Amino acid sequence: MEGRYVSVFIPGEGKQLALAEVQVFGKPAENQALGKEATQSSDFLYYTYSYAKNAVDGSRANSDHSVCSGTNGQDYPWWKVDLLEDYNVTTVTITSRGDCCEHLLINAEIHISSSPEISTYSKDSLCVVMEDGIPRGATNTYVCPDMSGRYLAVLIRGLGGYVFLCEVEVTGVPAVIPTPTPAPTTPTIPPPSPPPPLTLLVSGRTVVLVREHLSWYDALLHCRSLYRDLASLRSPEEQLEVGEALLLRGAHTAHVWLGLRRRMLSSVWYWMNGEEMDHSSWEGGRPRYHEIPGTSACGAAANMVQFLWSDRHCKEQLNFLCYTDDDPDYSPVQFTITYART
Ligand SMILES: [Ca+2]
Repeated sequence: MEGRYVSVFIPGEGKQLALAEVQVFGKPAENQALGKEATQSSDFLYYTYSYAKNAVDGSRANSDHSVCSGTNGQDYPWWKVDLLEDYNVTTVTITSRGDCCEHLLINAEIHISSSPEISTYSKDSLCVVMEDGIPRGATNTYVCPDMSGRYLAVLIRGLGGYVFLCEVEVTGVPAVIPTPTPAPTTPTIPPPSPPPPLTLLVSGRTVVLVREHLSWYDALLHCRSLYRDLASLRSPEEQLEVGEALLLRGAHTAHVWLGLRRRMLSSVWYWMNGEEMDHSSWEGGRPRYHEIPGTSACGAAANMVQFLWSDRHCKEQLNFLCYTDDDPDYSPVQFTITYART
C-alpha cells in the first residue's frame, strides 16, 4: 500500500479512540517519472530555454524558467512524460515556478492515458483539474485513484496559455496486464481403444491377432517390439488352422498382414522371420502384380477359411498376425523403411 496519510478510526457513534503511539515503517514511493522522456507543445525561450526535461530532472528548484519546463504562449499548450510502460498511478506531485506565474496553472488538467495522442485525451483520461492552480513555488500532490496509463500530461484547454512546471513526480506500480484466459476447450473424446488381441496356440507357437489398423511396416514394428515377429505360415495345415480360428473369432479387416514381403525389384517373396518359404497359398495361384516389380510388395491373408494370400499396398491399414515362440534359430530379416510412414 502507498499513501501519504495513515488514519485509525472506529466506525459508529459514541466511540472513543485512544492511541499511546503510532509508528509507521516504509520508504517514500519511487518517482516513476524521474529521467523519463518528456515533451511539450513548444519550448519557451527567454535568454535560456525551458526544456520539457527540466520537469523530470529530480530537482524541485523553482527559481526561474531556466530550471523549469515551459511552453511558449499558445493555444492548448501541453507537457507530457512517457513512463515507458503502463502504470497504476497513485499520486502526481507538481512543483510550480517560484518567481512568478502562479495564475498560469489555474484550470490546468492532469491526464493519464495509454495513448500518446494529446488530442484523444478526454474525461476518461482526466485525473484532476487544478482549479486553483498552484501557489508560487509550492508543491501540490494530486491523487489519481484507479487510473493507469503510460503517458501523463498536463494541459490547458484555452487560448494563449503557458504550461510551466518545475518538477513533476509520479508514484505508482506497473500495471498488471491481465493474461487472456484460454478459451474453454471441449473435452476431447479419446478414440475407442481397439479390441484386445486374440491369442491362438498353433503348432507349438502362439499366434496373436492384433485388431489394430496399421500399415504393414508399423505392424512389423509392433510385432517385433511386443512379440517376436509378423507371423509366417509354415504349412498348409497351419494355414488352415489359423484361418478357421480367425473366421470363428473375427478379424476386423478383410485381410490381415503376414510377415510376407517381396524383394524389391523382383518377384521373390520371403518371410520376415527368416524361415524358408516351402509352400505358398496365393489367391488365384500367384501374386496379383507379380509382373510389376515394386508394386504391392507386402503380403496379407484373406480373412476367410482358406486364408489365401494376396499382395497388397504396404500402406493399407489392416489387422495383423504376430507370433511368439522360443525358436533358438530365429534369424529375422532386417528391414529399413524407405517411404514416409503414415
Ligand atoms: Ca526540475
